[in-house]
Amino acid sequence: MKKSLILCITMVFLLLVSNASALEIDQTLTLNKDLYNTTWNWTQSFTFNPGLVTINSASLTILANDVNLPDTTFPLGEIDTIRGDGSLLGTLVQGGVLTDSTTVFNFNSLLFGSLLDGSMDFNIVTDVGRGLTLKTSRLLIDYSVGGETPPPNNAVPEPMTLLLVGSGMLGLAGLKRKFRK
Ligand SMILES: [Ca+2]
Ligand SMILES: [Ca+2]
Repeated sequence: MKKSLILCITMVFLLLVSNASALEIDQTLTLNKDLYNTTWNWTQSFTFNPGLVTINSASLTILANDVNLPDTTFPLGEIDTIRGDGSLLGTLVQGGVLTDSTTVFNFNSLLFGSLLDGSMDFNIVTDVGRGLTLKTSRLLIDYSVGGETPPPNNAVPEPMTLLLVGSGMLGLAGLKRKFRK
């Protein structure tokens, strides 16, 4: 009886802890790749721990150099297109000649599914007649375990849950005493 009670308390505690904590993958790859009028691929692989997860948000941040601003020859400026697992993410922010620019692609939730296998293949198609340097690629994934997304304000429901668990325990203890009598 005592052993199963302890097991029960431990399991409830683990469940509460796992549902409350949001986890994160924050992975930056250094690419330093000079590209000119071409396409190029790179892959980011990662491990969810534990395996059963819900993705809350994800983004890719690209630091690039020499993504040209519009000029007389190229009125639109340099257009470099990025894809993740075949889906279009968008184009790089233009920073000017030999200047760094940072582009953040926030993933549409439809893309979350293709992150669940623990890797994403990225692809860049660079502008015709233009070159750039891909410096770093940062993948940021915010996820939860236990198949539940934590509520926006999880400070309120937790004491209530603990109260319910606590009163359940008291009930069990009372039942135990009754049987002994
Ligand atoms: Ca994938
Ligand atoms: Ca350029």
